[in-house]
Amino acid sequence: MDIERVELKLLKVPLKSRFETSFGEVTEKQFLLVSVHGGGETGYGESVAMDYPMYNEETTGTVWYMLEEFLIPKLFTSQVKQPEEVSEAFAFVRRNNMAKAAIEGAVWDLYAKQQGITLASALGGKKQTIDVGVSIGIEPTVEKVVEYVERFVEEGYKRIKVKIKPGFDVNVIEAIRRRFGSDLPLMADANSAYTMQQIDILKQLDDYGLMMIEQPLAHDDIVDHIKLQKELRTPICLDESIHSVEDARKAIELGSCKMINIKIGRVGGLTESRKIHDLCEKHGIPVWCGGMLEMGVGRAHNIAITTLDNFTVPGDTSASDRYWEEDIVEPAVKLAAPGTLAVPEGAGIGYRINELAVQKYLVRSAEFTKR
Ligand code: OSB
Ligand code: MG
Repeated sequence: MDIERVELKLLKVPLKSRFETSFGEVTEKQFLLVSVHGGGETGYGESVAMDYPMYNEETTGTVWYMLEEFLIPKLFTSQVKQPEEVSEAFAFVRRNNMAKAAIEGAVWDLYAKQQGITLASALGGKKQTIDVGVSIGIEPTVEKVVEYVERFVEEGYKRIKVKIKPGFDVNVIEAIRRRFGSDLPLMADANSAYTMQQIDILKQLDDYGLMMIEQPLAHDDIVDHIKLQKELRTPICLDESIHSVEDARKAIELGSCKMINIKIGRVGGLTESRKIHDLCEKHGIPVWCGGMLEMGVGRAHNIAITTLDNFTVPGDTSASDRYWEEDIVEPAVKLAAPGTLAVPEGAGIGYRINELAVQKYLVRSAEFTKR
C-alpha cells in the first residue's frame, strides 16, 4: 500500500447536552481526524481519546504526540502491504492504543477504498443492517434519566444502557423497571465505580433482570471480577480492563466476565478488535461495540466492525443526533428503521467528509509527507 501523506486535524465540537459518567463530565469533545492519502484515495480515522485521562491514560494531546513522533514515521518506513500489518508495525510502541487505532483505522479505510469495497466487507462482515442501543449518562435526578429512557425507547433503540455510581444505582434501575417493565432490554455501566466492599449494592442490582453490568470494579482488574461474577447471576461485561486479545483470553479463562465490550480505540485498532471478536466467538462469549462519543468517522468504523457475526448484542453506536447538532460526515448517521443502522454501500467507511463542518470546528492541523 502506497501511503504518501498523512494529515492530522484537531477538532473541538460542543455536545448537544452534557454527558456524565462515574469518572467525570463532558460538555465538548476534542478529537483528531486522521487522513491517510495514497493512490488517489483518502482513508479516514478518528481518535477517541478524551481531553482528560479519566477513561484511560490517553488524551487528545498524547495521541497527537504519539502519532507525530512515532506512529506516522513508522508507517512511512514500514511498507505495509495489508492493513493487518499496521498493528504489527506499531508493536514497538507500548500501549497508546487510541493513537494506534486512529491511524490504523484510516489505513483500513484507505485499503477498502483502493479495493473498491466497503470497510465492512474488507473486515469480513456480512450484515447489511445492525441493531443498536444507546447510552444514557448520570443526571441530576432519577426523573431526568427516566425522561431520556422514554425518548430513546420511542426512537426505537433496541437496548438501553444507563450509567450508575454509588448513590445513583438501585434507585435508577428500580425507577426504570417500574416505568417500562421487565421486558425492556436494560443494562448498567459503572465505569469502575465500585469495590468488593460494595458487593451488597451490586447484589441488589441482581434482582432487576439486567442484560449485564459493565465494568463494576477497578479499571485494571480481572481478578476481583472473578469473585464478583461468582456471586452474581447478572453477566459481567468488561470494558476498561480489556486492551488486547491476550487480556480477553485471560479474562475468559479466569471467568472474570461473560461478555466483552469491544472499543476499537481501547484495543488498538480494527485488526485487534477482530481478533477479540474471533476469540470470543470460539468461546461462546457475546460481544458488542462500545462507544466513546464519536463523530461520524468513528461511528462509521463502529458500524463496520459490528457487521461481524459475533456482535450479537446491540452496541452503543447511536445516531449522530444523539450528541451532535451537525456531524462531520454526510449524510449524518441516522436510524434506518427503529433501532437499526444501515451499513453504507459506498467504498470504505461509506460516508463523505463534510469539509465545511470540519473547517468550522478546526483548532489545529498538520501535514506529514513521506520522504
Ligand atoms: O464506558 O462506555 C463507556 C463514553 C465515554 C467514555 C466511556 C464510555 C462512554 C459511553 C458512551 O458509555 C457511549 C457512546 O454513546 O458513545
Ligand atoms: Mg463502559
